[in-house]
Amino acid sequence: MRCNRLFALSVLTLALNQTVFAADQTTLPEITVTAPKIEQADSLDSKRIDSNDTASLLADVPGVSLYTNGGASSLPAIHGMNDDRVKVQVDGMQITSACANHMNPSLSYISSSNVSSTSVIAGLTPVSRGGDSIAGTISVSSAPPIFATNGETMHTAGSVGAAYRSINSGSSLSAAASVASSVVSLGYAGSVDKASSYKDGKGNLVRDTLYETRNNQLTLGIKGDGSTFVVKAGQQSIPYQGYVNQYMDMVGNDANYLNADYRSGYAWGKLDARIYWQDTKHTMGFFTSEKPGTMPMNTHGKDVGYDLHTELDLSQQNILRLGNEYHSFKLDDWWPAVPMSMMMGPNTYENINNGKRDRFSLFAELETRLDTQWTSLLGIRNDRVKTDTGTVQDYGCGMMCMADATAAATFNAHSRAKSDSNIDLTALARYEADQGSTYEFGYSRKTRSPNLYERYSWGQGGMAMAMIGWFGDANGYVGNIDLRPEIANTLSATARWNDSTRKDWEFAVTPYYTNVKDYIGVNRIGTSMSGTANLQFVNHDARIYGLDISSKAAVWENSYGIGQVKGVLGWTHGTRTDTGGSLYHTMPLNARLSLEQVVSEWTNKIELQLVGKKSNVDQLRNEPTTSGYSLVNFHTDYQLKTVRLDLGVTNLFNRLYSLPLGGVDIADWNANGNVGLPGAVAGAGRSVNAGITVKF
Ligand SMILES: [Cu+2]
Repeated sequence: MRCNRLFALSVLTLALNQTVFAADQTTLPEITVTAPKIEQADSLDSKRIDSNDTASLLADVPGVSLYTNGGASSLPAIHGMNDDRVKVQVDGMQITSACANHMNPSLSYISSSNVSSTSVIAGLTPVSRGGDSIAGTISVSSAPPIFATNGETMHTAGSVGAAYRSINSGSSLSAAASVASSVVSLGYAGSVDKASSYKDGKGNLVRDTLYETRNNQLTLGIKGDGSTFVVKAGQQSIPYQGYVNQYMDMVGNDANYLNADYRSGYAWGKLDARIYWQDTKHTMGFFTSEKPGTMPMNTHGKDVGYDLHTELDLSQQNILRLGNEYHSFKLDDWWPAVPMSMMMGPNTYENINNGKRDRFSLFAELETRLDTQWTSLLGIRNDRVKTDTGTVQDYGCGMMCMADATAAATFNAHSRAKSDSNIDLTALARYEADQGSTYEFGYSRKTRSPNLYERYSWGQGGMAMAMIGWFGDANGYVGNIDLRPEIANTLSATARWNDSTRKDWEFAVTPYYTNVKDYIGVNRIGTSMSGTANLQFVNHDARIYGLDISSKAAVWENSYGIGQVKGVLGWTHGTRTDTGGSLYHTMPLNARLSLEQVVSEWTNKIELQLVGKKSNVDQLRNEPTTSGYSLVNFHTDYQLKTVRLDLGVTNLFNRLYSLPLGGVDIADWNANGNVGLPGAVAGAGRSVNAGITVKF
């Protein structure tokens, strides 16, 4: 049975790594778990040309929606819960967004051209894959190293790719190369992506959506007898990225990382040990006439951590997983004085001074094959999260800074060290009734401790508050030292029906219900001079429920190739329990329907995307409603032996629409004299996208 599992796993690994190195994957002893997990196998290549935003690769995964942010930095949400509520791992690393606006979320640290596999666990997460998150887990990986096989003394592989998008004159260039013996492998992957601001369906410029990113990664792999050791080292530089829905822009994000992973199989089971380090220097300011301003803000974040996971084969029926993880995040966030400014000086504004967030985790999980039909998974996990920060100071401008000066004095006098001990539980069962139907259901309790900005942002002056917040809503935020961790209790089930060969059709439905105790939401503490809200993070309970549906069916198989229809539907409803008010940015009813044709090397796909009206909005945050819309996208690709050509048109009928999770258009609001409140951000108009990839 173990052999079968390993075989299935290696097939999956092979299928997932469709990039340059597909032919020569080494089979890593990866640790897997039973859970409703969605892996993307075949479609990553075709998605890459439509956007350079790595998060966009997940846009059609059931249960996932995206808060749009900078052009390369969307924030994924699962079942209405966004950002830090989702555990996002890049090559197994936990990278914290070191920015008060979360301009640099985890997925922005890997270019979409370098993604070789993705996996999403929405809702019920096994404790071995969760911790310090309540929504679910997203894992994105670059290609594993390749090794020479079949008596080759040396194996070399490489690829170059280019893509162009008409709507923002966007271009992506990528290159990868590797050289390997049967024991040692050395690889490089790099990319440069650049785009101007895009235009909406009416041809109007959506200001401040331009960006440029550069990513480089080196991979060293060493293969032993039943083990692999992989080190990935990388460097990112984003010289500029505009944020249409934030007051500030990114004028520099320079990051370096080192990530070492050792995996080994033994007679008793498997071991996976990882250690990683990541350092980000993030600078905000202004760089474009599309959203002018003056004010510097600097952030320095550092993540260090390790994961030790083992899998013990106790018997034919029982697998025990034990794990220990440590993650430490250090943060400094300071705003240098602006010379000659009346309000921004003479001192440096210390927003987060020597902030620390340390997490130490232990988990145990038992997977039991009860009989040929029933499998159970039981897990318990403890995360001890400690946060602290040093004393702070305001700009020191006297009377004009009085609100901040008073707040700084109060903050400095308050004890700031906090320690949370969080218990997570998961109980899942899977019943394979027959070849054609599988049922999974269960319960989970998951906990997330507040992030440093939620606990320790302290400024109470209008400008200081407006600088905090990753919601793209133009509102100001104040932290709250006494915030408690949020605890989500989720009940969910997935029923999946398919034909006995699993080739002709499949239909899956996942209802879910989550009650979040101490959900970190907001209270309104005032209104700014421009009419936006001033909000403070507080705990209040929330309730989220909804439904994901996915299906596919073969339509024909004849001289016109293979035809298949696919559909995905998502519906979520989220409210604050006490007031009944809607939770912010809940994706309205949405669906995607596609018809795909595969004729030998050709793949053609036409997709209809339907999004309902967003009328359930968070009044506290002045969230705008958005109208429903439908978009048609077209894609075709042709795969020759070593050359792949992609051509696509997104928003074929050039529809004008507002992004339901795009926040508000601050750039446009500024340009028009800040009259009234800012409106929703328009989505991109028709874009013709083309790409070519050559392997050698
Ligand atoms: Cu930032």
